[in-house]
Amino acid sequence: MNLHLYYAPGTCSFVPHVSLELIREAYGQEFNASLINLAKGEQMTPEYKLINAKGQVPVLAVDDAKLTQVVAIVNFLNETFPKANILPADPIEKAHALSMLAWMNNTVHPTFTRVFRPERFSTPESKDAVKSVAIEIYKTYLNDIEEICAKGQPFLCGQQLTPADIYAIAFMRWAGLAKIDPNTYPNYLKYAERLTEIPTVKNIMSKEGIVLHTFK
Ligand SMILES: N[C@@H](CCC(=O)N[C@@H](CS)C(=O)NCC(=O)O)C(=O)O
Repeated sequence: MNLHLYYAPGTCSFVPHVSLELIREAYGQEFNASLINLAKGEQMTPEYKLINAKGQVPVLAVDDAKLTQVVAIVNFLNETFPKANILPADPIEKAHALSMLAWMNNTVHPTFTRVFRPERFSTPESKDAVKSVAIEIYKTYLNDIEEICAKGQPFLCGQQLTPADIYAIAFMRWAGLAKIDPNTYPNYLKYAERLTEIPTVKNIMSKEGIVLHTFK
């Protein structure tokens, strides 16, 4: 099987990128990865639009099929490579993990998109307001994650690393870029620091050239 990920460093494509690395470790199944430079607008080029008409990463090309959306990609990888333990095997635990991942993808992430690209959701006059309201809402979601981390379980969904944990690293990085002080969320910060020490996670962070601490 030929697997090829289209990704941009530190974005949501970090989630399937780590899943692919888990698969490589568990199965020896290699994957290729192409960096799409979002700042340069490479996602909007006619060439990339042939890969994903929506102009977004991630895309996972599986032989001739092009898969999009983090939740669908992760689910595909989990079903195809069960021994990589991307999602829990128990159906209820798996549903909880997918539920957490879906909330991150359909609620937390789009809120941050309004912080990062407010012009897409506003008139020139309302741009600053859209951004500052989104920052406040985003902080409430960081708080939700902080509360889960305060329970002291090893991972967000319990005993097993799941894609939601990887998304949580991305959210903490994005928070710092938006000048939200990570020390406001001490349990979340400690948990995220611990996650970045997991060799698989560390490998992909280094490959993407990203660090957890972005707050200045
Ligand atoms: N729900 C989508 C979100 C994809 C998304 O928002 N990707 C961002 C990076 S995190 C992107 O490609 N942005 C480029 C742009 O909007 O121009 C998914 O799960 O794939």
